[in-house]
Amino acid sequence: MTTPALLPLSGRRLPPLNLGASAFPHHRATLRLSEKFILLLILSAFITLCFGAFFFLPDSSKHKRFDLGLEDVLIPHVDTSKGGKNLGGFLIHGQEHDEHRHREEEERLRNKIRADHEKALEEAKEKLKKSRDEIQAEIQTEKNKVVQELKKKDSKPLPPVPLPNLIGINSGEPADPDIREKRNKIKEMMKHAWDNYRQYGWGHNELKPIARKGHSTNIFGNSQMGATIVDALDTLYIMGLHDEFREGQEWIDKNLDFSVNSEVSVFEVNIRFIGGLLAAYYLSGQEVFKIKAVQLAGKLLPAFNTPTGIPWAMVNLKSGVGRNWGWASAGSSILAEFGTLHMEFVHLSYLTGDPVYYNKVMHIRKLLQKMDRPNGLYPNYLNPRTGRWGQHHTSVGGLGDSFYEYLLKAWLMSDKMDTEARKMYDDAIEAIEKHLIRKSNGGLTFIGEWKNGHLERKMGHLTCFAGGMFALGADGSRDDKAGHYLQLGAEIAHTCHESYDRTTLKLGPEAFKFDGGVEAVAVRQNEKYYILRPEVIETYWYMWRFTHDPKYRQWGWEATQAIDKYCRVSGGFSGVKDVYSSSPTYDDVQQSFFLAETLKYLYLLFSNDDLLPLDNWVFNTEAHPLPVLHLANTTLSGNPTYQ
Ligand code: DMJ
Repeated sequence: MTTPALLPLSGRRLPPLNLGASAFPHHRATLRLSEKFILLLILSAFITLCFGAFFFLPDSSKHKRFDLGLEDVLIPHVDTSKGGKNLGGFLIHGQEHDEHRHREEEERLRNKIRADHEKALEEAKEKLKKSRDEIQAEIQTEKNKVVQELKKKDSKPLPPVPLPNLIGINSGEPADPDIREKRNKIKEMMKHAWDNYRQYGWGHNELKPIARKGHSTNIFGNSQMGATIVDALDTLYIMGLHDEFREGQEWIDKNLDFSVNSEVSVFEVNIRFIGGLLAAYYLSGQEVFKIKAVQLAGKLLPAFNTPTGIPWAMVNLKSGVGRNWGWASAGSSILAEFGTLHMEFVHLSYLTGDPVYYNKVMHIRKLLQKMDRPNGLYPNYLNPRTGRWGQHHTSVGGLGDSFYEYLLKAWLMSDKMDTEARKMYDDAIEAIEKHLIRKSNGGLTFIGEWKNGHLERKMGHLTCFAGGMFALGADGSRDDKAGHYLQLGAEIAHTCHESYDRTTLKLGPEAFKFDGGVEAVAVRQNEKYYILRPEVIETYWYMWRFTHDPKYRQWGWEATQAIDKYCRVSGGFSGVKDVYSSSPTYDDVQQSFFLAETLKYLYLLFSNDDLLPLDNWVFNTEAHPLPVLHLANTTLSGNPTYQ
């Protein structure tokens, strides 16, 4: 009996076994039962052998599934040019030679794996000989290396851009000795605030001047980001406090780190940190401030990842997760927050050549332009998921204020090229004048708050900035109403001065009413505090620049004296809880904006106008001066008015 030859490596199938009559014709008659049995045994042994060979021989398809880069070694190839034939992926011609090569390669690989194993074992043994401390130190060194590498990458110099014309960075020293003396007093107050923060709160966000320790609020998250240092830098520079400025710069260079697991307010970080760093960069030319500003801006960008592109109020600097304030109407974002990014973001795009920042704020603008506005007014709340307004409340004070300010300043900052922003400002101001601005019985002009179709006759301290805004926007106003807006600015300044003058401490309350016989006076106990806010002094300064009416310097000096008398303590400056009380209690917080804004505006009020002239500089809402960008020749992609 012959059995068909097996070609185990060929993979050929065995011919089918025919156990019927045609398979063994000569034996048909003579086959007995025992012979049949032996034959069956032989056949079954043969089948078992075939199955064994089939299952235990190497399977090339398995090798193919793991891509170890070894395909060239383990998968047989057919070089058809040399007459080889591919039969089911196995070689017939030249097979022996390749099998040999194949075995050699396998051996080489096995040796390599063995050697690697031994090496790893040796290294592990060596490690185990070291003490725990040594191992930890090694890990730390490795970590530090990685951090250093990342830092190097982060602090790569940014592409050079032509610096805008920086005019008016000078001492602004007034000739009049009386004015000089007043200005020196304000400088001394700045030094008192800074030195105490330096001593007791260094690196913390703010200072508790009575407890003499650091202070922070949730707007800065839970980390120590030195908010006072960053916010105060440009004031120190302008006042010529150069040693203090250098101390601040050194701290920022070495310690200001934004890779922290901390949830911060996008708005506050933008106006205080990015604004502060950019202003410090433009004034001093020190590259570190620009680099830090850009790093920080990168950390804020994830806040814009919402269904509409309207940013969240808060973002975690590490994870990039954003959310809104729990108290805001229907999960809304706040107009004054997402509407107060434009100036800083345009500068960031200008300095980096990266349009991402510019595109983010222009997207917000475009979205707002498309929306219906009840009575032409912008409500304070906008839902970033649905793109719909929340409650129909409108305010030129808290929640709304700096949105209007930034429309005007976007136009000014673009060298008056951004006419779209100017139009939005003009439209908004017209609606505000129509619906929110009234005269009290006693003849005081005030700006109320619009709540669901009803005017609340109450004005906030924050709203007092609007006097300065109206004056700043007078030039270039629609229908040439410059005189009207300058007058409106003067009336608001007067009303706000009255709110100071009608208190015991000569400091303004947080909010004041014009209702039921009350004029410019706080009624509720929780609106009687003064927390070192700048808005009234800010308006005095703008009014001074545009009119040179000496009453603004006089009012500014009254406020300076009141602050020095009632808010100064040996550990710095504190807010007071009741401006109508002759024995006020302190809130024990030295706000960073006291150094950034209040003292800066006071100092400028008693300086010459050629220090930071308003034709060349635009102050952000935290009083950080940014230069006008003559963008006529610069392309910031996206807005045709800039091209
Ligand atoms: C500052 O942080 C800014 O002026 C902001 O726009 C609102 N108010 C505070 C100070 O009062």
